[in-house]
Amino acid sequence: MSRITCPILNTKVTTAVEAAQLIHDGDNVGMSGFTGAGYPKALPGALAARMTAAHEAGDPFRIGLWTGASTAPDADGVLAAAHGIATRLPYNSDPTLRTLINSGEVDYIDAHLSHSAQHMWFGFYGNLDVAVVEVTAALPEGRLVPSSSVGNNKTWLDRADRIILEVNHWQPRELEGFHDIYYGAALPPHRRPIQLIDAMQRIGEPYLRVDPAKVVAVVETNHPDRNSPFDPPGEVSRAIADHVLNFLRHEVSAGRMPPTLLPLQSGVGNVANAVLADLNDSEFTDLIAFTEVIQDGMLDLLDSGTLRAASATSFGLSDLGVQRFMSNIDAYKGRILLRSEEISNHPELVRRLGVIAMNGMIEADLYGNVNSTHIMGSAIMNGIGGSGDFARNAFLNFFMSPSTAKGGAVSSIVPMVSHVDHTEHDVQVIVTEQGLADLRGLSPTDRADRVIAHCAHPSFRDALTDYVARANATRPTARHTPHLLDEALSWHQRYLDTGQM
Ligand code: 0RQ
Repeated sequence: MSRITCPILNTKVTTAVEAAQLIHDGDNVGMSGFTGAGYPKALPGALAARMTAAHEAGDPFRIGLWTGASTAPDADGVLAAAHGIATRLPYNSDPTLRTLINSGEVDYIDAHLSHSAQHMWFGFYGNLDVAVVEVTAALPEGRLVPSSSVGNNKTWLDRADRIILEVNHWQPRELEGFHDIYYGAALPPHRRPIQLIDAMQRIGEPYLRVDPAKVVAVVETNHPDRNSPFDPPGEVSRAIADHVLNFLRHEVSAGRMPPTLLPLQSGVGNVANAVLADLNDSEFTDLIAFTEVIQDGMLDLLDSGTLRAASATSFGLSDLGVQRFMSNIDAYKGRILLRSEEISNHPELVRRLGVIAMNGMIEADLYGNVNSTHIMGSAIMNGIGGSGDFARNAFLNFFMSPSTAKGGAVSSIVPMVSHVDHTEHDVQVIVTEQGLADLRGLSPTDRADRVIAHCAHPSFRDALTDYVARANATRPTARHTPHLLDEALSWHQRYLDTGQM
């Protein structure tokens, strides 16, 4: 059955090669895609081929690439390999593109995900020339059934001068009804409160809107999302997860949160999945998620009833997770809601709903500052993503990491982080496999004692304790947050000694 029942859009069906002709050097292009789900599958490859041909002919061809978050090797990866990206925002995890960002070839604007749409409306990023958005189906009157992520698609469709749609037959047609697209946003000073009182409340409509007159091409595809493999949690991840769960129990018994907890946000990756797996084996039940990504662990929780329902902006499933979701899709309808990332990550909603935020980190310092993005202060790993949207506004936030990296050569607990994403004023609980440091209400020096005792690996504890003691002794009139600046920075030399940078 046709996925394109809009008569106007039907007349615009063409090939990816033809559609790629409509994108030019210097264009800003807003693509769909979030954690490997819902990105355009055909256009990026065709565009990359054009870019390579242009470069071989001595002509420039580079675009500004904006998305929801990360995409996949056949989107970010091919465009990076074709040296066709001049600027990129708001998030990247593609290794080829990461290398080009770190070599200085690509300008990367690492932005809070909740900011990316509104900064575009505010005019901070310039004009959006083209939107390339994957959808599941194109219905009459410009209604589009979104696909497996929503991300910034609403904004790209609203604001782009011209639009290329990809209708992906691989996406289940039954996705219709899984989305809630909010169209009530206005610019300051005319903004109104967003009337979302419950995490699963619908405040919008199930479709993206498009002006068919702006659509310059429609390309049909039949190609799977990039489904990240899912490893069963290892010993370290499980230990981190155990600490988090025990702490949640402690908070419930102290009367600071209800037995059904508060809405959960979980980052991606193995530690986050381990926390979800631990929750599944726990006494907790009837929970709610207000998060970014539905990963395999969330499906387990939904299947077992531990999780009642989940609001997010994207799927981020393994192959097996996709099969499970597709074979039981009707049972998930009404229990999974995909929203625009400006809503899934909205700071005011996160604060009002009282979200529990759980995210990974690269390193934390003794005083609670957290680095989520940079190695040695200079080389970016991925980006801040949604971690700041959630952590800064959460009821309770956790930052989690193994206590060491690089085979134990490097401590994830350092005197001073080499880059700051989350400040000591925002960070509440730091967790490693060694233990958990609850920093709420503590002075900087008490925080340092607790982080060393509970989170640092035993092989680094003495050095960190000695650092604080000497910093304290050095300047008796500056003991609020004691530091030895030269030493704090040279601590990171340990990473250089591994020879990996
Ligand atoms: O490098 O791959 O070269 O070996 O950093 O580390 O242990 O695989 O950690 O996959 O859990 O990611 C913070 C990056 C953790 C992630 C981060 C090196 C380590 C390895 C990755 P190699 P791991 P994870 C929701 C929320 C920001 C965005 C976010 C992240 C690599 O959680 O991107 O939270 N967060 N979004 O070797 C030197 C250290 C190190 C270190 C790790 N202390 N020193 N190198 N590494 N610690 C999702 C979205 O927003 C979309």
